[in-house]
Amino acid sequence: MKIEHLEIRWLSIPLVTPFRTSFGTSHDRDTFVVRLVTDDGTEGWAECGAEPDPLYSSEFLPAAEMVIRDHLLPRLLALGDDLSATRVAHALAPVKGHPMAKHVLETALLDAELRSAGMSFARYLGGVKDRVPTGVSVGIYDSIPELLDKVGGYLDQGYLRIKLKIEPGWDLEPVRVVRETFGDDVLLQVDANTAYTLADARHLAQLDPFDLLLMEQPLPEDDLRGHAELARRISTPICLDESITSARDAATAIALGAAHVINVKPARVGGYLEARRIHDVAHANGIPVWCGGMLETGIGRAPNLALASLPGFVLPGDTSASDRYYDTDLTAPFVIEDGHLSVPTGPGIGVDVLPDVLSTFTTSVSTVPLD
Ligand code: NPQ
Ligand code: MG
Repeated sequence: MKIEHLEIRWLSIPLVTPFRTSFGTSHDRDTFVVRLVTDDGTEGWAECGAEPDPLYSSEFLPAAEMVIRDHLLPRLLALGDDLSATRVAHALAPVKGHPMAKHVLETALLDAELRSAGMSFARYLGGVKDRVPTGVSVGIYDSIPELLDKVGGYLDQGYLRIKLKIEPGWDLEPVRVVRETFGDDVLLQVDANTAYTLADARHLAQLDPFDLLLMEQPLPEDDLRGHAELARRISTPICLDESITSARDAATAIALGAAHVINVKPARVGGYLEARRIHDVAHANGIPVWCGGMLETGIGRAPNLALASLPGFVLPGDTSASDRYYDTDLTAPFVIEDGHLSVPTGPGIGVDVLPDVLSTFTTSVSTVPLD
């Protein structure tokens, strides 16, 4: 396979409600999507998981575009006819880091290959379910009544699991009130996006009585030892997100006792093939995983649902319905039915991009020269 054409489309899509986390507030989803065309005329699409600023991780959108143009794409083109999605990671390994930039290229190539072969992402990856239970990530709000209003609305829509974003000053009280208001049966978890330190262990232990499913990434991403120590001091299971960028990281974290659960985000780990390896390592160790998200549009959400259909994805993920984030999605909307989303079955990512919606939200398009 050869890449005949590659374009990078920058998008800015308004969010239905601002999304606040411990590292900032987003009003729009700004990202780029890659559209490539191969030598047999097949299109491949993928969405970049990075954000405009390096706050969730060190990656950010302008850097992702630059590393794709100057460092990643030339290495793929150098493979000539030998290029295939399964060879991308090896060819790009000399370039350190930049998993989100690598992810978008590998995913677009995999989409093109699978469309050409008439096979869905789910079938290719080893999915075993035709629908997956869905959870929702709930941002930080200015007041408890606003939070309760939002959580109540999501539960009414059928979401099967609530994840509350927390930070110092917004943790014990919101969790307590949500638990008391909506009852013990609600699957409830928290995500700190690295906002605490091990010195907060006694404070975080005060969440123990609320029977949370897990506490996601309380400590900095490079603090595996801290997470292992925290795991000994609190009873809520520890889940890692930012800390895990590879199957090797996953193996290390599991061996150290730093992760009882893993949030698998394909963008964060460099693509779906590494994401599947993390699933495999976790599954072999009896560690549950779930599929996280970066506020993907339908272009990124579709393959995430395929990944979430693998057997080790035993917890509801952040793969919410389109209207959790967007009034108008770039693809036919994903709709929650009985708390679940359907796994796409069509070739490749299994969804088609709506050209009118795409152009409405496109801020610029650049074609990458391929010689
Ligand atoms: C997480 N995602 O699990 C992330 C982090 C995150 C769904 O909670 C703009 C784009 C803002 C991507 C904020 C969810 C974001 C973003 C937070 C990702 O940690
Ligand atoms: Mg997270």
